[in-house]
Amino acid sequence: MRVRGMALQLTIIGVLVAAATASPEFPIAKPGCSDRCGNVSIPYPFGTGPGCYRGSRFLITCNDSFNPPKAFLTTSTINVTEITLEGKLHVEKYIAKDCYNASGRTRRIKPTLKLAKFIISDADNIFVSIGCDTVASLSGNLKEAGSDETKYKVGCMSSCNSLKYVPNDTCSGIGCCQTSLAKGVDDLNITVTSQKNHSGILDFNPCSYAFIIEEKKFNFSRSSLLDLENVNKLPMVIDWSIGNNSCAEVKTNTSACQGNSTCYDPDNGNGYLCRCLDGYRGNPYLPNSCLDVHVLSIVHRSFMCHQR
Ligand SMILES: *[C@@H]1O[C@H](CO)[C@@H](O)[C@H](O)[C@H]1NC(C)=O
Ligand SMILES: *[C@@H]1O[C@H](CO)[C@@H](O)[C@H](O)[C@H]1NC(C)=O
Ligand SMILES: *[C@@H]1O[C@H](CO)[C@@H](O)[C@H](O)[C@H]1NC(C)=O
Ligand SMILES: *[C@@H]1O[C@H](CO)[C@@H](O)[C@H](O)[C@H]1NC(C)=O
Ligand SMILES: *[C@@H]1O[C@H](CO)[C@@H](O)[C@H](O)[C@H]1NC(C)=O
Ligand SMILES: *[C@@H]1O[C@H](CO)[C@@H](O)[C@H](O)[C@H]1NC(C)=O
Ligand SMILES: *[C@@H]1O[C@H](CO)[C@@H](O)[C@H](O)[C@H]1NC(C)=O
Ligand SMILES: *[C@@H]1O[C@H](CO)[C@@H](O)[C@H](O)[C@H]1NC(C)=O
Ligand SMILES: *[C@@H]1O[C@H](CO)[C@@H](O)[C@H](O)[C@H]1NC(C)=O
Ligand SMILES: *[C@@H]1O[C@H](CO)[C@@H](O)[C@H](O)[C@H]1NC(C)=O
Ligand SMILES: CC(=O)N[C@H]1CO[C@H](CO)[C@@H](O)[C@@H]1O
Repeated sequence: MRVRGMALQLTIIGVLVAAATASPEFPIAKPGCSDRCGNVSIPYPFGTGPGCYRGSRFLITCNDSFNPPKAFLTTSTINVTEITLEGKLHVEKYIAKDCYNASGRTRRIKPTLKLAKFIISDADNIFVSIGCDTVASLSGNLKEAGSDETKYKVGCMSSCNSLKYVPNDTCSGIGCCQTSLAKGVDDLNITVTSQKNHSGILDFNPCSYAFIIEEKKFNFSRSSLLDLENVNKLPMVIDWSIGNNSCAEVKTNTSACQGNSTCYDPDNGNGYLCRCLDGYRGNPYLPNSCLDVHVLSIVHRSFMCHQR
């Protein structure tokens, strides 16, 4: 009788603690590690503190001097806005600009991006240049499985002398040019220049712009020719994976993916990813995390009853 009463008491304490912290359905970080930075959830293999992430490529620097704190990829200036367990990293990245006024060039920004371990998502992003006196290029390194890196370059050029001919809502080649990305790009430089210093068009287009952007979040309108002057960063998607070797190559290694999970190869780049088996949910990169959804839903429902 006494033992039973104690067990009941412990259960209630457990439920109260879980409800008070409003934790997600399952733990996403290693025990004792922070699972968020400001507004951003940080699931393992990513982490912010020593012992909390899997190798230096998965370090997230959480800067508390912002309110809310902001997350950056490793020690770079790349803001992280979302990390998914399906191998996607949503970030914000500086755009390239070349700006003029009647006296000449006022500002030029040539961003470089060196990921080395991760790959720019070809499925989610496009390369865009905007301007009416604009020559833009992207030069990158392609990382192909089992071979050395090779260089690749793609460009866009647009010229127009009146806003009248720029379609307002489509990136048509007049004032805006877009192209898809190659697979396997891990290192790139974007440059953008003008041929005539934007003379004659300064009133509606003082700058040329070029950037990689998440296709879903890209909207072009005539006002972009002017408004992007005040935009510094735009959203982009990076593909992440574990290690350099595919599932077949790590197959002999039983610890590649955790229990109740399975290994799969990413569509882009080297390495492998893990996924909980059908009917299981959790973080497949943490031990004993992928649990039967029925078990999880019973736990979840009992929270609800106690909270009412
Ligand atoms: C949190 O992030 C989302 C999208 O990433 C954004 O819409 C929202 O405004 C952010 N909230 C705060 C408090 O920053
Ligand atoms: C946090 O951000 C501030 C302002 O941008 C910067 O001065 C500081 O060095 C950053 N701290 C870290 C640890 O990166
Ligand atoms: C990205 O980081 C910069 C500081 O480098 C900050 O000013 C800006 O608000 C951040 N953007 C987001 C979406 O967190
Ligand atoms: C152009 O910009 C520079 C500084 O960026 C400024 O000194 C100069 O006066 C500007 N010229 C005109 C004609 O506005
Ligand atoms: C553009 O401006 C630069 C100075 O910023 C000047 O040296 C150059 O001659 C100008 N070119 C044209 C075509 O006006
Ligand atoms: C980008 O530019 C830097 C120097 O500015 C150079 O070292 C690097 O090789 C370039 N990367 C690519 C992919 O062209
Ligand atoms: C262009 O489209 C934007 C919205 O996409 C709209 O706000 C703006 O009024 C339009 N401008 C013209 C000149 O049609
Ligand atoms: C991946 O390969 C590079 C060299 O190709 C090596 O330096 C690095 O240690 C490897 N990383 C892992 C996690 O095996
Ligand atoms: C097997 O996996 C463990 C843990 O991830 C790692 O330390 C070890 O190097 C791997 N061995 C091989 C042969 O890949
Ligand atoms: C696999 O899932 C079952 C049912 O949820 C659970 O009891 C078991 O501990 C899990 N195994 C591992 C290694 O996580
Ligand atoms: C690239 C671009 O012009 N993006 C804009 C899309 O629209 C939102 C708001 O409507 C702007 O904030 C972006 O800059």
